[in-house]
Amino acid sequence: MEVKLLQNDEDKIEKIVNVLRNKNLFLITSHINLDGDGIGSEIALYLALKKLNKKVKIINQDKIPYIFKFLPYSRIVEVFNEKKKVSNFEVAIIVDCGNLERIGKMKEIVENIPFLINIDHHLSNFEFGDINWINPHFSSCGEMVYFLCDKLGKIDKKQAICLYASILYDTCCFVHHLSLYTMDIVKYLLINKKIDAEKIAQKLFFERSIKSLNLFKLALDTLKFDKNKKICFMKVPKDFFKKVKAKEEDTEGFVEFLVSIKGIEVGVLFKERENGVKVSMRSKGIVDVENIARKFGGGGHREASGCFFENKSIEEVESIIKKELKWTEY
Ligand SMILES: [Mn+2]
Repeated sequence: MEVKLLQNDEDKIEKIVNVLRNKNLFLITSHINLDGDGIGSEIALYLALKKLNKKVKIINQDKIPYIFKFLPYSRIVEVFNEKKKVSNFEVAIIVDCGNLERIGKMKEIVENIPFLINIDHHLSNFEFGDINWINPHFSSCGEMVYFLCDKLGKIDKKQAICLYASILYDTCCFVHHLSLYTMDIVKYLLINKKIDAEKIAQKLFFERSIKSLNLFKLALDTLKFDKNKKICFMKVPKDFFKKVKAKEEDTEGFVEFLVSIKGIEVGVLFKERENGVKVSMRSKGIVDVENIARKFGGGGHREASGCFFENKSIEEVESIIKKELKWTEY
């Protein structure tokens, strides 16, 4: 596909391609609570490197959530193991992470790798790599990895599925944050690679476990609105998870539901973990939720972002976030 990228992107791709061609032992990783963009980008890159006969491993702190298991090669993706600390990687490629804390325990492995490549599209990025290819204009890392794979060789159907899944996931079905390139890439993947777009959308967005539904039923009872009915809050405390034997992956889609309510501008979901509370926020665009997440060490995009509060209760976190959103009461 013929697309003109900005010079800076071209330069970064060239630098990365050089390293990928010249080194042999690669680790690919992404953030904790893996998402569709992270995992799709990882596998597409893995396949590109495999075609160059490189030794590659994908290892993440967390397991792949069940909704991404349909992706080709998802079985080769490994989970961090304290006892099996793999070494001797020459290069680590980190996708979809604004800072190195985002990879969680994988930091223990990555810290010993001499060369880091940081590929990301988040607004705030700490440029922790030896090469940092950061451009928040891309819809997803999948889009960036598409250009990278395209430079490395011919994109095959398996890669196409992963890349399409990345883009579809991060744009929330082509709703948010499309780039100038998104539709050209999508057209190319659909027509030239003949991927099954319906199946991918089904798996990512329209198929949920019974556990997830049961959890949602409980969470619905916690629904609260601000006085102007512009902001909507939902809570998933630890005992809900326990009650229906669900995991955090079963909350996929909850926060999107909040902003699907007519008149709601911002949706906030509080998920209680063992060691604190994860906040996920979605905005229809007027409120910049990235700004709020960043204040508390998180990040993301204007319309979708998150942050984590260690050792705090849901109630404490709720009041902190409500204070942050106070000014939006118009
Ligand atoms: Mn992303």
